[in-house]
Amino acid sequence: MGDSAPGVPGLDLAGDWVTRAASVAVLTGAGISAESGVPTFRGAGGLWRRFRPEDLATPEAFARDPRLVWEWYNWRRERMAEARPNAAHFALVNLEARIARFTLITQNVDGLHERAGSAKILKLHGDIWRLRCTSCGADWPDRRATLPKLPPHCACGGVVRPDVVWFGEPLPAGMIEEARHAVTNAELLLVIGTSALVEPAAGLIPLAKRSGAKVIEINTEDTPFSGLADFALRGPAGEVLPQLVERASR
Ligand code: BJW
Ligand code: ZN
Repeated sequence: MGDSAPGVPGLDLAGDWVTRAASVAVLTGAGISAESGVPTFRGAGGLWRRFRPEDLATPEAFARDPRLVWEWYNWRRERMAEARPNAAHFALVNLEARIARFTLITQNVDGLHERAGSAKILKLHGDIWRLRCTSCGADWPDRRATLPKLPPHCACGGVVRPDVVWFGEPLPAGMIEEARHAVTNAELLLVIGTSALVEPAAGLIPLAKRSGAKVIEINTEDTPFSGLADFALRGPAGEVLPQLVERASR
């Protein structure tokens, strides 16, 4: 155990835990992409400050006004297309290479973990770069920053939606079970940049704790699970996470 790093108390001890862990699960949220320029949902500058989720991120909203919902997704796709993975995304790629059993679970739809080079990712809330037909169920990748004609239509004539998970919708088949399996078997759970307010993703944190994992939270602010975490490292993920992984590499 070394001294705490200046500015981030607990970093050295947390680094020791990462070094010793043979199995690590990571849960990420919008905060990990904030330093890449992708807006978060809640908090200062969050998307929900300007838009009501029930107006935009529900199947009812899409059925009511697919064009309005698509305008919002088009705007977000433009922002995400310009974004680049940041030091936190890359730190997770390094960590994956060194941990025998490693599972990256993300609530993000922005694709920045893949672009950084993470290999195995459980995308709990889908992928903004995939489209799905509401009629025939076909789905396919579409990486254009802006879709020209809104809402897009499928060859079958059906209205096409982003392949993401809205409120009230189930997560992709088998995904939460796989995530629960990973956190139940992990010695360490890193929780990075999520407000931990949305279920069932948030439930992974107390589940890991009950199953005996150490929990390290990295966030600029407190969350409902900060008290449950063994370490709550306060600061931007793009600064804190590379330092943590660097300590674990010594
Ligand atoms: C930084 C930082 C920096 C900033 N560094 N940190 C149990 C109880 C009550 C309600 C429910 C329940 N179970 C289910 C529900 C309902 C609902 C729910 O959870 N509601 C709550 C709001 C109460 N859940 C659902 O409906 C889910 N479905 C479901 O449960 O289905 C059951 C079912 C089964 C069978 C049939 C039918 C149904 C689905 C939830 C889907 C969530 N979808 C969204 C949109 C995705 C698509 C899109 O992107 O457009 O997912 S909502 C939005 O929230 C998005 C996110 O993935 C998700 C979580 O947000 P996240 O990532 O935590 O971001 P923020 O903005 O909240 O937080 C950012 C954090 O970063 C903050 O803490 C900052 O401090 C921090 N930060 N900068 C580090 N630089
Ligand atoms: Zn179709």
